[in-house]
Amino acid sequence: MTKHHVKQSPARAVTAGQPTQGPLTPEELQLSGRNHSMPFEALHDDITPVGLHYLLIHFDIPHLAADSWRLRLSGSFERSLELSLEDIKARPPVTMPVTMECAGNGRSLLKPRPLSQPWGLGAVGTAEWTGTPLAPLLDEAGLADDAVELVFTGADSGIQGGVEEPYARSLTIDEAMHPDVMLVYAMNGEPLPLQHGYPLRLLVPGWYGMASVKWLTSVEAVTTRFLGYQQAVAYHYLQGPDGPGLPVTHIRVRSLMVPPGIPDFYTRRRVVDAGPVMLHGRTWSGHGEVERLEVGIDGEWMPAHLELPLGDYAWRRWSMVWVASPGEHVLQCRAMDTSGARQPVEQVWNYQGMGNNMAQRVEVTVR
Ligand SMILES: Nc1nc2c(c(=O)[nH]1)N[C@H]1C(S)=C(S)[C@@H](COP(=O)(O)O)O[C@H]1N2
Ligand SMILES: [Mo]
Repeated sequence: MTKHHVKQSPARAVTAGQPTQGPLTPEELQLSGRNHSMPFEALHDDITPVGLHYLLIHFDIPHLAADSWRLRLSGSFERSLELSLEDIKARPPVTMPVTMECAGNGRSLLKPRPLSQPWGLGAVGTAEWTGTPLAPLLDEAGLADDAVELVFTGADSGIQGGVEEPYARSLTIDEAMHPDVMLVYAMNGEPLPLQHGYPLRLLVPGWYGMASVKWLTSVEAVTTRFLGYQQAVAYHYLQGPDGPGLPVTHIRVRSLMVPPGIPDFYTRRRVVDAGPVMLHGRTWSGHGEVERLEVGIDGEWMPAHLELPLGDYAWRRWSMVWVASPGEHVLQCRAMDTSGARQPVEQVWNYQGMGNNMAQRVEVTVR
């Protein structure tokens, strides 16, 4: 792998990664124009239409030609393998609904906010992914006894934290051998769109999105822990610029609501007519099924109705009727999963703005 330290551009008042209370920067605006979130009204759908699914691309979208593209399995295997897209599609297919969420979802709501992709709360989506399980392929290549991790590398590269590298992430052997980890080539029944990793991506259900490497070209079995930037530096729960901190892995329990009524164009503040209002949304967790969803009306919490989950790794719909009385109100929702984890109501801050699952707040004017 190429790894060069690159001199960064002249210092600005604030640089990437630093927390700030200041106004939105041109760099954040540029990132948020490229990487869009899912509009909350898309929570209506079990499966998020491709164009409404959130998008996160660290560098540039690589243009890969499917006919010359190959997936290489190399390193500490008994045999190296090289597969074409046709080879992969010829393997037993699995289709599964999976909710994917960016670990940085909710980052811009933190005070102070870490400078990075300035997500609100929409960095999530649920797609029906089609592909083939990874474990049987690893078995065919035959992992050598000295292999400790698998490194998954995409065709895109760039500079982050002063380091030039391709986008790459690793999983331990146990994590990678999980039967639900897949190599996927279709999304909602269509070939994987360019922006979502065409022609092939890794899908690690239940984990935050960073693990699901797009534009996958290489799976390398390595004998020491992988220390690439996206693995060892980014994606950690830290209290300051220096480590150590725990690595970001599975999705923390979260819920969202479709903001009721109609929005004001500029502020997006809601206007609702008095009377019964059906509040609804979705809830999910990578740490076990969501078993309780509470709605807060002006700080008073009550349980909502939960529908069946779409799948082991996909969100559940929730709903509750609210009788709206004229005036100003704050609506919130918070979920609890079978691990006992519950969404906090106050922010739990960390330096990279990871896993901020603080309860959503929706301010409404009832007329
Ligand atoms: N090769 C590559 N894979 C990647 C990324 C990337 O920039 N390059 N971004 C990751 C991150 S941080 C997330 S949240 C998900 C986003 O997937 P999506 O754009 O399909 O929603 O892809 C992950 N896989
Ligand atoms: Mo992400």
